[in-house]
Amino acid sequence: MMDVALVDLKKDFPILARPIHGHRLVYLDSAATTQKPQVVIDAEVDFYSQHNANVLRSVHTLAEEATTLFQNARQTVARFVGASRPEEIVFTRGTTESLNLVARGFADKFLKPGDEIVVSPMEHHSNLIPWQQAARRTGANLRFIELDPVGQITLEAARAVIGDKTRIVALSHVSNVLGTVNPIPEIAEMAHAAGAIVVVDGAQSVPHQPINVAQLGADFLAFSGHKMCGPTGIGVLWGRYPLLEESDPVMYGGEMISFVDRETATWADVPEKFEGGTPNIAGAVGLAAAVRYLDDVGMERIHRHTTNLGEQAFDRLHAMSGVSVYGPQRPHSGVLAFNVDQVHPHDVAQVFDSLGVAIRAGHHCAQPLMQWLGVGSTARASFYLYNSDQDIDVLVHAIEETKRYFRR
Ligand code: C6P
Repeated sequence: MMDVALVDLKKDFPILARPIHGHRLVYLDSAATTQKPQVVIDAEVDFYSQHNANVLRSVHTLAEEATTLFQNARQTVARFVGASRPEEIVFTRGTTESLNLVARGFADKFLKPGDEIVVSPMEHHSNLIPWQQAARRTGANLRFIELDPVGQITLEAARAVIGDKTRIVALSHVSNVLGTVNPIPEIAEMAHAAGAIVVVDGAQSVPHQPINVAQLGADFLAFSGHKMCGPTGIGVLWGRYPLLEESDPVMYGGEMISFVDRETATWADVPEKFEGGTPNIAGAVGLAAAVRYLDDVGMERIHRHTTNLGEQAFDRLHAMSGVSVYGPQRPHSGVLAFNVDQVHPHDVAQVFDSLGVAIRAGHHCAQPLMQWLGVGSTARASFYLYNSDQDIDVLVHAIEETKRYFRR
């Protein structure tokens, strides 16, 4: 059943009151970026209007306030994912930067020719290209866990690839196209038994379900603030502290050093050694406000709600003629890729927009997955806490309208 109380949350998001082409905005593009509640917007305004200064540098009042807010944000995020200490949270620009940091800072240092990096064909380019490049730089090989016919990773398929040459297993927790939920804890156990470390792309899971990094079995976890009601330009790399300590910095400059002379430099402690330059302070403060907002609503509730919407939408679209839906029927996250027969996904998205419905169309930065599906692109609807059953009705109506329009 839909959580009726959650639908009231729409009023927390000012943009959702904005009509589009004379229609109520039905925002079904949260996998690309979520809308922001007023409390997050207010937190950024408050930071810039009351506390703005650089962090970790000056000793004046504003600098101390800004530093406290920034470090409190780190603690808030650490609690949210169950990190064992706040220093395990590295602020980055987003999932992409976090994954590149692991590939450069950890993989480049430890991989040797012949070592294996295991990924899957469903990865977002951000969790594929950094590993392709790390493999090139180090002489390691990239291996793929093949998907089952509906786009899932089975443990048998994982077992067929993970072995004694595996050093890194890098997988998305939830696919941004198929809505597949991957069995990370079981795969992590397998990877650890083989002596490998596990890098989890949590871009589509951390916003949607309670996450505890210890239970997940990850060694590194990457996610983005903007996909969880937070600002753009702020994201997180969580890493097990000893692994972060062993990793090299990849961005050199201010505030990431311990001592510098003309020829050499030594590094600051974790996490500062990874945060060279002035960080996105207001972004971190906004992200902390987003985390508090999500916690107030309740991550279990959000998970039930978006899963329910994704699965309902899957069933409704699956039952429609002339519509293909992709990914497993159950379990299915709140992301749903589909195509309307004989209509290009960009045209689908255009008709939807004329009706006030925002979806994404394209390859979703997952071209190897499009090749696996045998399509060039898809349309995609994605749900979050502010969506309702009514929005699924609008989605179905918009598909009917699209079919009618192109039949003419
Ligand atoms: N996916 C989508 O519409 P950034 O852009 O760094 O915040 O996140 C990258 C990323 C990494 N992994 C997964 C699984 C993702 O879904 C994304 C972002 C958006 O699907 C934009 S391409």
